[in-house]
Amino acid sequence: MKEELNRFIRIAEKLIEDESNHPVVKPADYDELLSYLDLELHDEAISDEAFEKALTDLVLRTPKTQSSAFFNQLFGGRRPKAYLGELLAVLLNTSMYTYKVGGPMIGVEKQILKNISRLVGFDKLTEGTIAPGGSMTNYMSMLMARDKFDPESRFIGLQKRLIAYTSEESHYSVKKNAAFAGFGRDNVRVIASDDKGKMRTDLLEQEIQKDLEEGYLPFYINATAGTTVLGSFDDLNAIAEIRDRYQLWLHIDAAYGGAVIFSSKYKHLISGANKADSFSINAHKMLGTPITCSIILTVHPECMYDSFSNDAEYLYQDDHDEINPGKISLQCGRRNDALKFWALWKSIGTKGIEQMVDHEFDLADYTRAYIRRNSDYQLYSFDDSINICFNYKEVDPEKICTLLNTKAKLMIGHGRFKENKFIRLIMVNSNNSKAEVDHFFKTFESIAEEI
Ligand code: ABU
Repeated sequence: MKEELNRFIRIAEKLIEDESNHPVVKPADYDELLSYLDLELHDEAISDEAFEKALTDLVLRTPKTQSSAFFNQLFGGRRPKAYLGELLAVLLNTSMYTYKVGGPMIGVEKQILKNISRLVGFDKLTEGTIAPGGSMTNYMSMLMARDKFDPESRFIGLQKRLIAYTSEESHYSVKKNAAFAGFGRDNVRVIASDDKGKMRTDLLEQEIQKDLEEGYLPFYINATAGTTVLGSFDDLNAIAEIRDRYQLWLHIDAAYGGAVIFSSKYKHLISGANKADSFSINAHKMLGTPITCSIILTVHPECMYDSFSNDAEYLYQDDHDEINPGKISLQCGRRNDALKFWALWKSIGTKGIEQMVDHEFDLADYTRAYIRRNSDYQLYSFDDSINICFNYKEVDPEKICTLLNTKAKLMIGHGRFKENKFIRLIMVNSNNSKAEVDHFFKTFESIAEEI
C-alpha cells in the first residue's frame, strides 16, 4: 500500500499544480477525449509505469471542479482537512451499519447529527443518518411520511390516495421519489413560486383544500431552503402553519441553503426550520466537504425505525439498535461519509464554518455589486443568496457558457426562472477571494465581446 500512497502523492501533486496553471480542462468530444486516454481493459497486467501514466492522464483530463474557475454547480472548493478525513475513510473502508464494524466512526456520525440538530434548533429528540445525496435524503423523508400516513403500505402496498406538495423551484428528485415511493409523479402538486422563487403559500393551502374535497389524502410538503436556480428560501414559518392546520409531514430540503444554520448573520433565512418533521442538509455543498455528505434528521425517531429497519441475522449480531445505524439506513453497505465533515468541523470549529459560509455570502455581495453598478449587466437573482443570475448585453447565456468552457476559461452554467433565461454563477467556493471574482468578470467580458 505504501507504494500506492507514494503514487497517489505524485499524481495528486501533478493535479494540484495543473489545477493552478489550467483551472479549466480543455474539453473535447467524448470519442475524441477517449482516444487520448488508455481506458481499455486487457487480459494481461501492465507495468506500474504504464499504469501510473494511464491514471495520471485520466486525472488530468477530468473536469476540475475544485479549481478557482469552477462556478458551475452547487459545490466547489477543496477544504484540505475534509479531504484528509475522506482519504482516511477510504483507507479504513468502514461500512456504517453496525458498531461492530464501524467502531468509533458510529460516534463520529452521531456527534455530527447531534450538533446539526442543535444548530437547527430542534427542541425534541431527533434521529438521523447520512445518505448518498440530497435526492436520497429527500426520498427518506417521503418514505417516512408515506409510512406514517399509510402504515399498511409497508406490508401490502399503498392503500391511500396520497398527495405531496412542493414548489415549482424545488429539487427535481421530489417527483422521481414519488414514483419510487409508489404513489406516482402525478400525485405531486407543483405549487407556483412568487417573483422571488418562494413557494406561494396561498396556493399551497388552496391545493390542499381542493385535494381534501376530492377525497385525496394530503400527506407531505417538501419545502426548499436554498433553491437550485435562485438560492431562494421558502417561508418556512408560514408553511409550518399550514402543516399544523392540515396535519401533514413537513420536510425541509435544506440540502443547499441549510449551511446558514452556522451563521448568526444568515440564520434568519431558515427561520422556522426547527418546526420541520424532517430536515436535510448537504455538507458537500456550501460546507466544502467532498461529495457526498447528505444529512437527514427527524423529530420522529420511531418513523425512521418503522420505515428503514429490517432484521438480518447475518448482520445484526451484536449490540443494540441505537448503535447499529443500519437499522435506520436506506442502504445496507454504507460509506463513512461522516469522517470528512467531522475532520473539517473538528479542525476549524463551528466558528470556522461560520466564517466559510459568511465569506461565500460576502463574495456573492461583491459580485452582485459589480453587476449592479455596470449597466451592461442585468441581474435576475436577489440578495441573501450565493447564486448570482445575470445576463450581459444581448449575449445568449447558453452560447457564452459553452464558449467559456470550450476555450477552457471558466466553468459556469445557465438557468431559467419564469420567462427569463440567464447565466447562473454559484459562489460556493470558500477558498476564492475577490481577486477570483475580478478575474471572472475580466475573462467573461473578453469572451462575451468576441460573441
Ligand atoms: N442538487 C444538485 C443540483 C445541481 C445544480 O443545480 O447545480
